[in-house]
Amino acid sequence: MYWENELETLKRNDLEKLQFKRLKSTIQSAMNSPYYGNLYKQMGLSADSVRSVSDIQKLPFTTKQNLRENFPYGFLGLPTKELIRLHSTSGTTGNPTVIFHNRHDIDSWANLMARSLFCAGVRDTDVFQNICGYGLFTGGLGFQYGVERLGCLSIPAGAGNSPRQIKLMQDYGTTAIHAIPSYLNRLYEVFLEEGLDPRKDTKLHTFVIGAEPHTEGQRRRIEEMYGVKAYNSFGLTEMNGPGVAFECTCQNGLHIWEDAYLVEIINPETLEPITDGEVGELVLTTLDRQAMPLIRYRTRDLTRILPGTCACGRTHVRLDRITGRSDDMFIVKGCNIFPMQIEGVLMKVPEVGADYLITLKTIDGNDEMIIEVEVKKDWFNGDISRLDKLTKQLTALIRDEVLVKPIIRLVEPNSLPKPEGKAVRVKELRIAL
Ligand code: ADP
Ligand code: K
Ligand code: ZN
Repeated sequence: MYWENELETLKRNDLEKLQFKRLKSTIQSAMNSPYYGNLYKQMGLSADSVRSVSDIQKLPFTTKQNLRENFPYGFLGLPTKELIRLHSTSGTTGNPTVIFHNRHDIDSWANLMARSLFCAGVRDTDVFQNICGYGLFTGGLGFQYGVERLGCLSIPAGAGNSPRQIKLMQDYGTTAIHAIPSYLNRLYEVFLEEGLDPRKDTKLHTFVIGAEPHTEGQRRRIEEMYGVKAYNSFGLTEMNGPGVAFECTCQNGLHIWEDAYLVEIINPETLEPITDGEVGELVLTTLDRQAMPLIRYRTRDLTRILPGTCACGRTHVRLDRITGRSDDMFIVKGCNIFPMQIEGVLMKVPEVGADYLITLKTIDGNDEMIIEVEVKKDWFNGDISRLDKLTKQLTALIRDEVLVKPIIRLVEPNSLPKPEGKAVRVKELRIAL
């Protein structure tokens, strides 16, 4: 039933006891790092400051800014001799975010990944193709180690080159895949171009999709295109990478592994805890990391804890689908808008194709939101009135959702730019006044 029967179904109070024990040792090892060591000493804090899990609220938050300012070694509590790997984000703006791991950390992460995959129904009988960049990016090696731990036949395919991806699937009878959702839309186009139907011409049945925000509608479309079940996978480099929270086969939210991560949801403005299941910023503390523990890390990701228990029997709480980061939000004409609100509307309209792009632009001194929307293949038959009707329909639907009237531009299938990595949903071209 489970990868780790006991740990995954621990009674809540036993889980809390385990968290408490691990929180104390996490604080102890964090204090070996220059950053936490100095900060906590200054504030008079130590492992003895917490007498229960909820006492974590006495400790200060850690931010991406803190990580950047103490780049590269300020959060490190162990000598280099003990370390066996580092991963980092691209760092296009300022210092990259780098996380160091010792042997224990890599082992623990591989186990969490295997647990996550098992939870989504992947088994050692599967042939698993990891369509994802290897190297410093965590999705490559993170999945690789998990898939091997689970015992699948792994195909470390890497990213890109769709015809080769399809060939691999056909040569080796791939049954399970990990990829980012926006790429799966592109890959489908290549299947069609080659005269293939993934539902008939492959053995695919399980997809693991994540690393970027996507809506329920997007998931359903991917499931239909490929004839598979697709499960949501969430993680971030600061918390190892993938394997933080994962959907089980019930597909009703992502179990977050609470023996390894202490979960808080806070109001990002007041920084007060949110306890009633409302949406707020996810704050995480590592509970099983030795080289570089992070305490109360502000992920900037927005989500909520789902009420109730899951039919699968796992006791670890479930996060709602992550709607994006607080910094994904943009403001047009005084309205706060998240790209996923727009995607949510678009994906429900059958005529809409795979991709869209939001451009914010100053036109005649006004902020405008232009949304380019790909239509489905073969939908446009030369009848201009169809374009007009769909444009009006989308304009109204989006205005109702976000309270700003967009400028809708219908474009041909596959005509919007496709970035190499994660999808770019918003282009900011407004002139600052
Ligand atoms: P980068 O900061 O370069 O994107 P990461 O790979 O660490 O580096 O990205 C982690 C972020 O990706 C998360 O904080 C979250 O915003 C987003 N993310 C990851 N998985 C999901 C998911 N399943 N749903 C929505 N967003 C996700
Ligand atoms: K196997
Ligand atoms: Zn479940």
